Parts: sequence; structure tokens; C-alpha cells
Amino acid sequence: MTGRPETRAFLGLGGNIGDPATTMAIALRTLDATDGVSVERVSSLYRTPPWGEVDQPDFLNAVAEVRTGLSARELLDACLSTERALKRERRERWGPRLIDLDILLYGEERIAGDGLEIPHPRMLGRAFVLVPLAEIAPGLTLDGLTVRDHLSRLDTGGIDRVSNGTGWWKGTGAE
Ligand code: GSY
Repeated sequence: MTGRPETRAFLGLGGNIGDPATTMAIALRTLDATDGVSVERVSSLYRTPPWGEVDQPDFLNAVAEVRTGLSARELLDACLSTERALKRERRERWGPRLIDLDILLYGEERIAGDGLEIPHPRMLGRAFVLVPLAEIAPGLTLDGLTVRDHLSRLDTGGIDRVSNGTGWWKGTGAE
């Protein structure tokens, strides 16, 4: 408990090295066990064609909704330490990665500076973010349009849902 009112935040997860589904599941369980963070909803897992540097393996992507009493900065620190614990290695800017854990939205706040930019500046142009976000929050409004509407403007070709459900991260064998 932090004493701060709780905020609903959305996190984007992605990876394309090793076993990204397991790495992302461990990341979500680590965050859920963090004081002041509760993972409320998680999208299915999606296989997505690489954006940016296209000569690399497909990614797995997902989006999670968390309830948190942490500030945006504290939530970012929790994401970064989770990434570090998973021995993430940053390589090329748009290249392969073990796991990426990004804050997409933090309530309705707009934050810029000190290493934080929320809403995530590129999220509305990325189908690999909006497809899983639209699964768990289709009616959420951003810049006057719903997530569903933003998604309808993007090419979703090559994106496939690869989990049977949304329990893939819990480590119980349930998908
Ligand atoms: O944070 C973005 C990492 N990334 C991704 C990704 O997560 N998914 C897909 N499909 N392409 C990507 N390119 C980069 S960089």
C-alpha cells in the first residue's frame, strides 16, 4: 500500500528472443507480486510481424491492465527492474529483444520528461499494441477516438492470436 489513490494503467509487453511467452509471463507475475501493483486483466498472446527492422523473428505481444498505487515514475522503475531481473539486453534500437515492458497509459495523465512519455508516443500507430489493447479495452477513448476506431485505421495483416485465452501468464497450465 502506498497511500496514493489507485490508477488504472496499461502496459505493453513484447519479445522475440528465447521463449518470449515464458519471459512475459514471469514479468507479469513479478509485477503482480510487487507492492502497489495488481495485474487486473491480460490480453491473449499475439504473434506479430516485426515492425522497424524487419529482418528478425516475429514477436509475441500482449497488453496488461494494472491497478496501481505507484506513481508513473515508480511504475516505470518497477517495469525496468523487472526487465533487469529477466536479464534483458538492449541491443539495436529497433532490433531483437528478450522483453520490452512499456507503460502505454497511466490513467488519463499526459506526462513528458525525465525518461517518461505517456501516453506512449507511438502506440496509436502500432497494430501490435492496438490489437491486444482492443481485446481488453475496445471502448477506451484516446484523442477523441476509441481504441477500436484507432485500430480500424491500421493494417493488422500477419497478426495471429496464439493463446487460447488470457490465463497464459498465470503459470497454472490454464490458457
Ligand atoms: O517495444 C517495441 C519492440 N518492437 C516490437 C514489438 O514489440 N512487436 C513487433 N511486432 N515489432 C516490434 N518492433 C519493435 S522495436
